[in-house]
Amino acid sequence: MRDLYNILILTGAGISAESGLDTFRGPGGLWAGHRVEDICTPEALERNRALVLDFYDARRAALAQVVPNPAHQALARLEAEWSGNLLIVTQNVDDLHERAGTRKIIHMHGELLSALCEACGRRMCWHGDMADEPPCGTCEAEAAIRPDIVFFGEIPYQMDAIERALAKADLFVSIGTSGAVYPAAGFVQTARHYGAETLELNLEPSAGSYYFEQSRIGPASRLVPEWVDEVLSSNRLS
Ligand code: BV8
Repeated sequence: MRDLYNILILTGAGISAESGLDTFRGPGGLWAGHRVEDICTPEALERNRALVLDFYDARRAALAQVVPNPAHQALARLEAEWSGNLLIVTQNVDDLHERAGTRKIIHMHGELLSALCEACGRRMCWHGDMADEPPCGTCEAEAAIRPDIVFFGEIPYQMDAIERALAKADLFVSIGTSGAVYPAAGFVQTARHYGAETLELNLEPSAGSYYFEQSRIGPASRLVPEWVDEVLSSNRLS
């Protein structure tokens, strides 16, 4: 077992499932109601703007009804108590990590509580609805505000910072993700390539389980606090 200093954690919809937020591919998952390409692509926004804005307004409203769970809280505790480097890269667009106290986080697929003006490129905090098409508060462009979300076919955010973190990770941990969407699904192989240990915490084996040295199967609300206790009580900090 090598010494640990740099820990990189990738999270997906599964870490927020026990807070009451739908996952994507579970039974009745988010996409069950819609075809991905009908709502989560630039073409869909072009073709049926109202449907896409309604979809994200509904998710933003649902987010206001839920709270972080023990998995989010345990990771916030790890950030506070781990004297090495810790970075969370999340595919989730919810703010439950931050509400649990996490500060070192990259939302590689965007955030529900952020809006982007397609006319002037400004980003702004957003809590209400978008479907009533308010003009941009900066450039006053009409019908230019869109969810600050990375749609399929668009480039994920902060990929340079993510690749730098992958290259120096001593331990790569994946929590609550099916490993179905790239480039996130390829991170485990990149981390291994640079010599990191790899651990998966998931309710069921994921599409990428094969690449992990260790996979623990169970609910995040149990697995994550257990693992955090282990790391903080281990004297593996280099
Ligand atoms: C890009 C925002 C170029 C919207 C999202 C290579 C091969 C094949 C295809 C591609 C490829 N490269 C690119 C593609 C195309 C595409 C892609 O991957 N398509 C897939 C469908 C095959 N990728 C892209 O278009 C990406 N862009 O590649 O640009 C590029 C790349 C690199 C550098 C430069 C340029 C952009 C993709 C982003 C799309 N936007 N989200 C929104 O959220 O509404 S993706 C969205 O779906 C999520 O963000 C997340 O990423 C994904 C959902 O996956 P999960 O989070 O894993 O959720 P899921 O429901 O699938 O699984 C939940 C898991 O949790 C399950 O395993 C379950 O067992 C577990 N679980 C459930 N409950 C619990 C639990 N675990 C523990 N405890 C529990 N209680």
